[in-house]
Amino acid sequence: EGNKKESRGALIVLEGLDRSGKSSQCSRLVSYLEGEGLSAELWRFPDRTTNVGQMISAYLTNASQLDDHTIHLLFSANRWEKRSLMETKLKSGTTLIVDRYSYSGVAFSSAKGLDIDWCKSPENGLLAPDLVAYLDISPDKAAERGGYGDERYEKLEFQQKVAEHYKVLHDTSWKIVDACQPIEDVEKQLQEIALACVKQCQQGKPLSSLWP
Ligand code: 2DT
Ligand code: MG
Repeated sequence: EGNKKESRGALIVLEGLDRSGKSSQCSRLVSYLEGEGLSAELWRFPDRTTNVGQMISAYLTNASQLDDHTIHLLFSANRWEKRSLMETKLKSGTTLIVDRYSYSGVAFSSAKGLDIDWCKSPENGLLAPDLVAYLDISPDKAAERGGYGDERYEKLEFQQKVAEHYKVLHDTSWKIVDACQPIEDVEKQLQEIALACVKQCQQGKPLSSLWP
C-alpha cells in the first residue's frame, strides 16, 4: 500500500472531432477507473471556468471576435494556467482523463491556416500525455450524429479540415480507436488501453514534456 501512494497517476488525453463521443467516453472511463479502486478525475480543455476560459467561451459562442493568433494563445494559456495543478494531481497519484489537449489546439488553429510550428510552440513545456487516444470517425459520420450545435467550428466543412490536420499530428504512440463501433465496444477498448497506461505509470514511467 505504501507503494501505491508513491506511484503517480497517468495523463490520458482523448482527442477527436466534434461528435466523436469524447465527452461521454471520458466520463465512462473515469467511472471505470474509480471502480477499479483508482483515483481519477475528468478534466477538459478549454476549461471555461477560469477568466481566460470565459474569454474563450465568448469567442466560441460568437459573443466576441478575436484574431486567430490571439485565440490560439488563449487556448494555450488556458492549459498553462492548469499545468501546476495537473502536475500536483499526477504526482499525488490521481489519473487525469482529459477531454481535448494541445492536439486540439494545433489541429483547429492550423486548420484555419496558421503555421503548424507556430501553433506548436506555445505548448512547449506543458506536460506530455502518457496516452493519446484518438476517437476516429469521418466528418460525415460525425455530422450525422444528431447534428452540431451553434458554436464556432461546428460545421462540416471546417471539421473536414480539422480531420486532415489531426492526421498530421498522429504519431505511432497514438491509440486510434474506431469511434463508429457500438459505444460499449469503444468503452471496452479505452478501458484496456487506459488501464495498461496507468500500470506503466505506477511502475515508474517518468513524466515528460511536450513536444517529445
Ligand atoms: P469543446 O466542444 O470540447 O468544448 O471545444 N479548441 C479546443 C481549439 O480550437 N483549441 C484548443 O486548444 C482546444 C482545447 C475545439 C470547443 C472547441 O474549441 C476547439 C472545439
Ligand atoms: Mg463542441
